[in-house]
Amino acid sequence: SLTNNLRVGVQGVELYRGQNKRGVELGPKAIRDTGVVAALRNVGHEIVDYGNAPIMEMQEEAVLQERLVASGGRQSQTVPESDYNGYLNVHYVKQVADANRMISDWTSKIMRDGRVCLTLGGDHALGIGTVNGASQVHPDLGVLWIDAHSDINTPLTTGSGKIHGMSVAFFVQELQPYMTQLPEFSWVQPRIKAANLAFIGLRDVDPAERAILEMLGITAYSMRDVDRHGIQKVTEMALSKISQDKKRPIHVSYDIDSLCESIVKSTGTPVPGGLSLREGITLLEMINETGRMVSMDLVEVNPLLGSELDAAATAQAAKHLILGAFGHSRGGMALNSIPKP
Ligand code: B3U
Ligand code: MN
Ligand code: MN
Repeated sequence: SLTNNLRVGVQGVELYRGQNKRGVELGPKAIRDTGVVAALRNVGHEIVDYGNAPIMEMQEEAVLQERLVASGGRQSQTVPESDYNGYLNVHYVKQVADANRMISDWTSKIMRDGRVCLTLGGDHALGIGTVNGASQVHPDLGVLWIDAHSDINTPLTTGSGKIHGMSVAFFVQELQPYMTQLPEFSWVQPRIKAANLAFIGLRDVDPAERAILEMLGITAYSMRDVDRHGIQKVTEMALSKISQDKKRPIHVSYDIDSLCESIVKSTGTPVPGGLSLREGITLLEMINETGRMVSMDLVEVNPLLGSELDAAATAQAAKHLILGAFGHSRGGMALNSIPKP
């Protein structure tokens, strides 16, 4: 049955340097403006909104410029965003690393306050911080990554240089021997075992990413698997793969672009042929029913992309996904679940 009486902590993470489109930093506000927090209270949860982590200043370009000027590497005042010590193609390393360090602290603090942590993004690079923070509190954490993309490029395999396409690589234990260790991220503890990670919704995976998934035997259900088996079977398989004994605490990292581009247009990298909103809700309801979800990210809502109507539809989709994850019953709530005044 659905779980609807949790202590929940909400945090907004206005991260945008993990990719190259402005506007995703407005995601937390766009999602909150749907009234999702009040709706969650109506479901029965006790909620504290911790507000947005103060990460905007540390994301500014100047941080990178100072770094390169100090290293004497450049004469030009315009610094290419794609430069990391002149040889690695990783954008905004210091900005994303510093912000994530704070996000990790906020996440573990909220969870140590005894709350399920709901993180509103922001781009998906924030998953480095939330998974690090959650796995600090629950070292045996399992991770479900719901996404059109597998976000498992390393600083060496990335074509784009965008850290939101590499988040997963930072926390998978068995991948570390193959990772170029960036000093800015040396605080990250890669505690997630490859066996305790699963993907759902994939349909845009780079060849190097596929090679990594195969090398480590990571569970990955693409849209083809969803078409073959249906979302319920796929979710059951993913849940049992990452936790055979059905005891492991679960972190859900939900990228809104896992949904079909036809319904979610206000996101940085929409991909056709994705999950329907109903499939997304069903999947999250099933995770809710385990009673083991300890934290959830909802990321990549960018209200500056598409029309205003598109932005509203995307934010609404985010709201309904969150409601599913937190046990809102589409068949109506039980009378006795109405919160007391
Ligand atoms: N795999 C590509 C594309 C991508 C990943 N995540 C998103 N796009 N949103 C990359 O940039 O690493
Ligand atoms: Mn993603
Ligand atoms: Mn994605």
